[in-house]
Amino acid sequence: MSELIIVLIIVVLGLALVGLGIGASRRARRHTEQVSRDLGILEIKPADIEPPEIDAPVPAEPPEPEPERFKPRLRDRLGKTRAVFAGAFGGLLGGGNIDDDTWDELEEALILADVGVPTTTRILDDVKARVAADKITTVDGVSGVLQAEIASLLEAGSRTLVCPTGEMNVWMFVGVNGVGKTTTIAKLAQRETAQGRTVVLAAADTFRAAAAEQLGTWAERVGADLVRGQQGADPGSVVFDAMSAALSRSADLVLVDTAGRMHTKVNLMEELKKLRRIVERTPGALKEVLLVVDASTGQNGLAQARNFAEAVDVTGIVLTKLDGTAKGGIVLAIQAELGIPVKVVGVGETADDLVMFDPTEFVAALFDA
Ligand SMILES: Nc1nc2c(ncn2[C@@H]2O[C@H](COP(=O)(O)OP(=O)(O)O)[C@@H](O)[C@H]2O)c(=O)[nH]1
Ligand SMILES: [Mg+2]
Repeated sequence: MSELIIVLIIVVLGLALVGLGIGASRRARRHTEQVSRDLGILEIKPADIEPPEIDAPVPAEPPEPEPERFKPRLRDRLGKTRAVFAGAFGGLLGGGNIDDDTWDELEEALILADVGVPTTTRILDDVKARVAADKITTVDGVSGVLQAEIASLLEAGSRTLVCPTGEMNVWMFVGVNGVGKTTTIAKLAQRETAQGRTVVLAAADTFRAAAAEQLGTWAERVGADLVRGQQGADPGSVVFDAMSAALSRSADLVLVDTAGRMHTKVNLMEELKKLRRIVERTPGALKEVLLVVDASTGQNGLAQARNFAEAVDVTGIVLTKLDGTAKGGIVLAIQAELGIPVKVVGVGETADDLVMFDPTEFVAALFDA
């Protein structure tokens, strides 16, 4: 009997506990819902959750081929100049027929790109004549004639850097301070040593203390020999020593770095002529006198080029810093006004940032969308 009472008590207590538990959980749920509402949290029921979208597996792409060394593309580095041309032609090439605005906009684009007034006038006069002769009426037609005109302007002159095997070759680099002579020498030294040539660098810029050190660092990096003198030493003696060293080592190529500044311009030009004569003591060795011009100086660079070209017989132009400027049109001005071919283009600060100038590639880079 007492067992029955105990069982009954347990059952009653159990039911009471269950009742309490259900009440508490209801209260807790109501509380949670209230808090959620207060906080603006939406209750998400399982039915609301959309199954995540799973993309079909993407087949692995083949790895990008390594960019070929020594060959940055002119097109990729000409960004700012391309933008000037694209700005002008983009508007024009919407199509339509030629009107006065067409010629004004073309003129503006060429001047903005630092083609310079004389060369711009010459180019546009020729284009207008062709357009009239061929009875061209559309802007697209003008663009074609303009491209052909620029390409033919750039065609004149040989662009190879002369360096026959089996003999000693000397390339001299001239130009004002800071244009990129030493950097260009480093780039070309790397290119030539990579082709199996033995290269001697002559640090004939003895005017600046750091100049020989800078060239020395590059020489080590690209695997060339360096001949240098003390600061303030006679640059002529450095060139003389470099020639002797190259002869005794049967080197293929001597690259002569020169100072870009002297006490006066006359001094500088006389110094350069003297260096040239020292090189010419070895008959036939002097193959190139390369004038280095900073493209970002635009028409100023052209004026410098004229001075140097008058003093030393320049065989080609190295146009540097074409990567950071919208003034790439200076290539046309130099070629048209000085008649000296642009042979090499600098498109950055590392030893690989060198492009051998190719007019077809240049025109394509300017006009291709
Ligand atoms: N962006 C750019 N910088 C260049 C180029 N060539 C040279 N430079 C930089 O121009 C500065 C002067 O170069 P440097 O070779 O010492 O000129 P140098 O006085 O004529 O020998 C350095 O900071 C170079 O890194 C180029 O093609 N592109
Ligand atoms: Mg230098």
